[in-house]
Amino acid sequence: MSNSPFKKDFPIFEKSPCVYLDSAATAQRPGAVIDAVRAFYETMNANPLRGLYDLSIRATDAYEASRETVAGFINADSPKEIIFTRNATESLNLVAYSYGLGNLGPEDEIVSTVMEHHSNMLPWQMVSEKTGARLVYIEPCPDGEITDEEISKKITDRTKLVAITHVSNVLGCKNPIDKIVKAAHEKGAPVVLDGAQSVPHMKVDVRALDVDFLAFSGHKLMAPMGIGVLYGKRELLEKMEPFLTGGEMIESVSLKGAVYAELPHKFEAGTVNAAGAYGLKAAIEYLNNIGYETVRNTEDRLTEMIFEGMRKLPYVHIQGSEDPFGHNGIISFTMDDVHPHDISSILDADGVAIRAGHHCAEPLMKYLGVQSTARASLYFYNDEEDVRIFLEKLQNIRRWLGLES
Ligand code: 7TS
Repeated sequence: MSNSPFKKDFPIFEKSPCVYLDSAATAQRPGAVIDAVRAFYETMNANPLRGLYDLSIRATDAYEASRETVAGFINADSPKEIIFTRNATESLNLVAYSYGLGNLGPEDEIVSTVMEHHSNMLPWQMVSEKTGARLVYIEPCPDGEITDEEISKKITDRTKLVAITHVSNVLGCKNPIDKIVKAAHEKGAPVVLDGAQSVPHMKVDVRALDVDFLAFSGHKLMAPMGIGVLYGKRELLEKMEPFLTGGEMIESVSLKGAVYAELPHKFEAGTVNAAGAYGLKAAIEYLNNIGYETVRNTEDRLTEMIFEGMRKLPYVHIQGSEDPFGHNGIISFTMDDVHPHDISSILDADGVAIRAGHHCAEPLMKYLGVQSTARASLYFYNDEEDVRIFLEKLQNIRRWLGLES
């Protein structure tokens, strides 16, 4: 059984050891990220973008260098297209409030899918309620596949915006974004991509995908909590009204009104999370060193192992694709006669951390015909030993509950 060479980079695995299989909820942080945050506060801390003194200039430089790193990471045209937010949820709300409310009306349709996380569903329900635009949902096959027929049926002349997740946080399936973008752009509709579950695990190139907006959270890719990203095409962002107003997002203010700042600051009201952005820069640099190939190979190898182990347990049912390589490290499952919360609690007593519940995707649960699921999710720092322990403890659960002899 091999152990991950990366575990030593993560202080938590030494200080609070457990078999951590909940990286889809939040990743662990390597020492490099924790050090970067510490370095920011120890050597650069002042309110960025305001002061004209050395410390504040250093804080500003660190913050803007992070923006450049993010722009390069997702291959944006310009750092001006990178807006720092708190998380993917705020990024998606920014688009809903600033683009959605400003551009949609009663004759229009917003196309999304039933597999969305609530963070990419509720903002569009809000836009629909306020503008009268109709919400249309793409329905995937039970394994998560979105067919060409479903795309052409749902994306029509009435479509004015498409909001879709890249990778489902429950099924782990990767959606056919190239086909969705092509269909949406033929109708002149922009595409909002929720990259919360894809960006940490695979190369997401906004120009190659030609998406109009991309939202993701830093904390799922090892950055501190409280820093997120919205990418938007410059010509769209320039036409949008600010989401939040206040300090630091203006050119000038009078008692009658304000002239807003240029991109990206127009969308970053108030004191920004510069230390978080600096931590995100360190996380991206760390991830770039590891390489997505290692991430993919590790997750696929371990998912295969989990599938093999689970297939020996006839009372365990994996949701989504039967192909382990179609899961992107996310394995949701149910167990006959055992509530997912009990699965998670019993595993926790054995030092194994997995998530249980509806995973903020209640409509998908209903669509799949389940109340909730248990979910194991992987990242490159997991290893065979983690999976071995997880599978061993998993097969004890029903015995422990007196359901097996
Ligand atoms: N979109 C997707 C696809 C997600 O999986 C999540 C979080 C979000 C958006 C929201 O991210 P946030 O950082 O703004 O909260 N998903 C999960 C999860 O699956 N378990 O906990 C959080």
